[in-house]
Amino acid sequence: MPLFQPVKESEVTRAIVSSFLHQVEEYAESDVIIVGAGPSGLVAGRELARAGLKTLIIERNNYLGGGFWSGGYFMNKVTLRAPAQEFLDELGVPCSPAGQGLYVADAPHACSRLIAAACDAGVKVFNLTIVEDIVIHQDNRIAGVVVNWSPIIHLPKEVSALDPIPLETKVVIDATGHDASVAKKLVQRGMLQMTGEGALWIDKSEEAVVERTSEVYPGLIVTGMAVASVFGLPRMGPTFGGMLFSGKRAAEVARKIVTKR
Ligand code: 48H
Repeated sequence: MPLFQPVKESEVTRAIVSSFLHQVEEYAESDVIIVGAGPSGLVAGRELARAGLKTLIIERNNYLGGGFWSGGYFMNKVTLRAPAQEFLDELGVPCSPAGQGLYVADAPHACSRLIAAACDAGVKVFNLTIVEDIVIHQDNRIAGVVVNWSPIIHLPKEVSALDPIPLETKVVIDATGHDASVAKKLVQRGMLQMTGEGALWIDKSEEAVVERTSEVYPGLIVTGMAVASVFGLPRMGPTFGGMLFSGKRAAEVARKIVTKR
C-alpha cells in the first residue's frame, strides 16, 4: 500500500496555475496593498486582514520578513524596547529582559511567527513581485500599483522587454524600508518631497517614526523606515519596536481611509 495518493504530473501543474491565477484575478482589486513584507508591513497586514479588509502584500524577494531576520550585523537576535515586547508576547515568541526596559528575542522565531500571523489573519502575498510604479487618476489620488516579476530588473533590456501589470486598490502602504520606493515614484514626478533619513539616534527615532506614520499623499501611507526616509528622521539601528508600532499605526490610518471611500 503506497503512502501517497497517485497523481498525474499535469494535475500538479494545473493546481498551481489555476490557484495562482485565481488569486491574481481576485486581487486585481483590493482594499489595501502593502508594498514590502518587513516587520512594519507584516504588522500592518495582519491588523488590516484581522479587521476584515481585503489585504495584499507585495514583496520583491522570494522570502518575506525584510530586515527582521537579523537584529544587526550578522547576528540573529532582535531587540525591542518596552512596551514593544508585547507584540512578541502575543505571538508566543519568548523574549528575555536585557536591561532596563530592553528585551531580546530570537529573530528567526519572531520573524517566522509574524509572517505566519499575517497569513493566518488572511493576508495574501505576491512575492517575487516588484512594484515599479503607481496608478494615479484625475482625482490625483493613488489608485493602485504597477507590478512586474522581480527578476526582470536583473536581465538585460533586450531580454526583459516585459510590460508590467496594474493592480487597483483603495489605499497603498509604502513599507519598503530605507528605499521608500513607492514614495520615490511621487518624488521623481515632483509630487512629494523626501528628505532622506538622518543619522542614528535610537531614543529620538523610534518615537518619531511612529508619530509621523501617516498618509503623505492622497491614498499613500508610509510606515517603518520609509517614514524616516520621507521625513528626514534619525534611524534607529538594530531595534524593532518602532517598526511594529508604526505598522499598527499605518493600519489604523488605512482603515479610516477605506471606511470613508
Ligand atoms: C516590492 C519591495 C520594494 C518594491 C522594497 O527593510 P524592511 O525590513 O522594512 P521595515 O521598514 O518594515 O523595517 C526596517 C528594518 O528592517 C530596518 O531596516 C531597520 C529598523 N533599520 C534601522 C537602521 O537604522 O538601519 O522591509 C522592506 C521590504 C523588503 O523585504 C524589500 O525587499 C521590500 O520591502 N521592497 N517589495 N516592491 N519596490 N522595495
